[in-house]
Amino acid sequence: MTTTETAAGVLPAMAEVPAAELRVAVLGVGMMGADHVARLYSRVSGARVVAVSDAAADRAAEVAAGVPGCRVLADPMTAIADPEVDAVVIATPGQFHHDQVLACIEQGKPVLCEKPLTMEAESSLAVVRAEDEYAARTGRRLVQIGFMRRFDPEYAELRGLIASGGLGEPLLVHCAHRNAAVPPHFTSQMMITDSVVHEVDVARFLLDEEITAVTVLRPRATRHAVAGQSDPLLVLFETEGGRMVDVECFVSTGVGYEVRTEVVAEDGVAVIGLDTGLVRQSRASAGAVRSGTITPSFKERFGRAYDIQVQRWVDAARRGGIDGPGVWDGYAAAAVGEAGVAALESGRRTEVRMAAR
Ligand code: ISE
Repeated sequence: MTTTETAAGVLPAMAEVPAAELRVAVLGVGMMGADHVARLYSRVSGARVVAVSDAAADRAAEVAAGVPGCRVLADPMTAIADPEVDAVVIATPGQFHHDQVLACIEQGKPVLCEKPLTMEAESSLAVVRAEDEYAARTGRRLVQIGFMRRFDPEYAELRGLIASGGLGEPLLVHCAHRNAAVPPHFTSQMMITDSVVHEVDVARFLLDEEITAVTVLRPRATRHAVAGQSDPLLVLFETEGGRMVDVECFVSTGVGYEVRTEVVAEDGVAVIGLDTGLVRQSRASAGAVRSGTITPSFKERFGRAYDIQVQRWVDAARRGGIDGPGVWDGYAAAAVGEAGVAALESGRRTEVRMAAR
């Protein structure tokens, strides 16, 4: 059997892409969902958005109006069950994911679910078990999780370099995750579950092993922090193989979007996310200056990654599978996130409790 190296690891090669277009329903058309609708409409081939659903009816109507032939279905469960819907993108708030993903599995429909898979490790594990049971019956996986960084060309190259042995054994990973600003409801817990969750997935993706313990430190907070928030945070992951990953999470820098990852290995160091772009040197009243532009938000920084992710998901769904992180990755992220929140609250090193696969 031939195999291919994918964002999920090594998978058996799948059959040719069938001719029929994938008819997609997008649930939740806030910032991320609306972005996926636009991407499916204008940049992704082999799929079309046939339905949208959102708790805000006017928002759903506005998004649907921009896509010929797209219906508004008020109830997301109706959209999942609709016979003219082949596959589903879930971009609703996290508390709805559990029921919606389970409904997709029940209907046998491929689904791309934005993170989190569900709100707790236990409910994520229930989804893992449900999809495992479906896969045992049909030989097909249905659920892909929207950890888009795996599709970013820089992250993919870094993983390839590590996997090739070109750097030697990785020992440490240093990560910076900085946002210019976050909304007022964004708590310190959300810095772990909404922001650092990406580094959880990146660490697992790059190092190919599980995270076993988390420590969270609260340095002096910026005066720009959302009220009551400890911003920045310093997070330390320990892995099964004794490696360590540190993450500076700083979500009110007021500057721009900076996501940097540096792998320190036995035979070298590799870094991505320098965001250098064009660097300009010019005269200024106080002397010559060197300047460039900092990417404003994750939509620009990871725009290409989102496009690649959705295209590969569509191609895989049309062949009857997934091509990217799956339910186990969603569960692992939830389990590490739970340990992270406990570590934040207790100030103590906290072990990750994960079930056996
Ligand atoms: C947001 O939800 C994301 O997923 C972004 O990638 C992340 O950088 C940001 O901190 C989160 O709030």
